[in-house]
Amino acid sequence: MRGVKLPQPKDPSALRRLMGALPRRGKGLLLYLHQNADLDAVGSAIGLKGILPHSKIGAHQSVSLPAKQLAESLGEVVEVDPPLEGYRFVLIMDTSNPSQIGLEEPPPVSFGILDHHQETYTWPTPHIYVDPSASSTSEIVCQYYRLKRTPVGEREAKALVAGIVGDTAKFRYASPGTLLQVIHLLKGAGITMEDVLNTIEGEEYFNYSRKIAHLKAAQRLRYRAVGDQVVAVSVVSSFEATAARVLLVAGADVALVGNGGKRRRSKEVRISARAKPHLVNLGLNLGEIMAEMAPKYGLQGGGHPPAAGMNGRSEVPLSRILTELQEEILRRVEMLMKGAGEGE
Ligand SMILES: [Mn+2]
Repeated sequence: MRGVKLPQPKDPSALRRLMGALPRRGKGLLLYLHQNADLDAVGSAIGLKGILPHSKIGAHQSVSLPAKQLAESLGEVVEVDPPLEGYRFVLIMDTSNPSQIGLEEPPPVSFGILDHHQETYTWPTPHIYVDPSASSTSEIVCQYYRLKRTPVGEREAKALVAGIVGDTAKFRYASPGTLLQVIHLLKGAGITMEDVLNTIEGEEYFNYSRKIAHLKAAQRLRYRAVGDQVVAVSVVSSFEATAARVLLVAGADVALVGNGGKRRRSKEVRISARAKPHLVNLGLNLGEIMAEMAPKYGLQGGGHPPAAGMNGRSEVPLSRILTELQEEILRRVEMLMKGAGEGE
């Protein structure tokens, strides 16, 4: 492992400053997470709670299924839509703009930001630490433990590794430094990867609705290609994120899976987009595309280059949104392939 270094905080004093602004031992502190809080959001919050034991964890609107399983198996409670006014300080984690916590403006309470997404919105607070070079918010929490020279407990290590697993698509996009960080967490806490994976997917083989959602995603699939690159689209009524990953494994280079089934009357839609690494390496950025296209449908969108999404209420039928997204992605893939061809 010569040459591979543990990831260091981008700005140690800024990280210390943010943490120093939080209530001591987390008294009156809410760790607040984005809607449909994912493994990284919940994992980083449980991890940080090891240092701030009196803090509470909350999420806007909902918690994703794997994150719910993580919290449950670690005996942690994530309150949905907690009243922010009841807290002395709210630390918003893994969240890049107010719409992800259901607000049009920053919250009307003392708050800070801890995040790893590219900054697309300027939070009006001095209490902020954002490092887009970090794989996950969980990894930033690990860096803070090291800064404080505090060993990571077993429970917190499980949560933080789970967060990293979630945001790197099971290490597919993890750098050597991030992998080294995971090794340190496992070794330090005396746990195995199996311990971590059991906490988040223990019921995988017995989750009937997920299996059916994945099979239906395959059954309803429509695809189009540009050259040898395939962009697949499908619709399910749950598990759209894992279904999109399944379609990549099945052969698609980009997969878009929409969820509008049970929510048709409320006009609620969620769309998950996933791309294989070779297209991301060519320059395809799904996070950007989702952020650009979402407002056209009255939705919020964003994410990372290989994994992104949009959600909200839309007057536009889901099938039309998916078709237009598919066309836009095909156009971009074609441009990138031309660019790559000319470069040779
Ligand atoms: Mn994250």
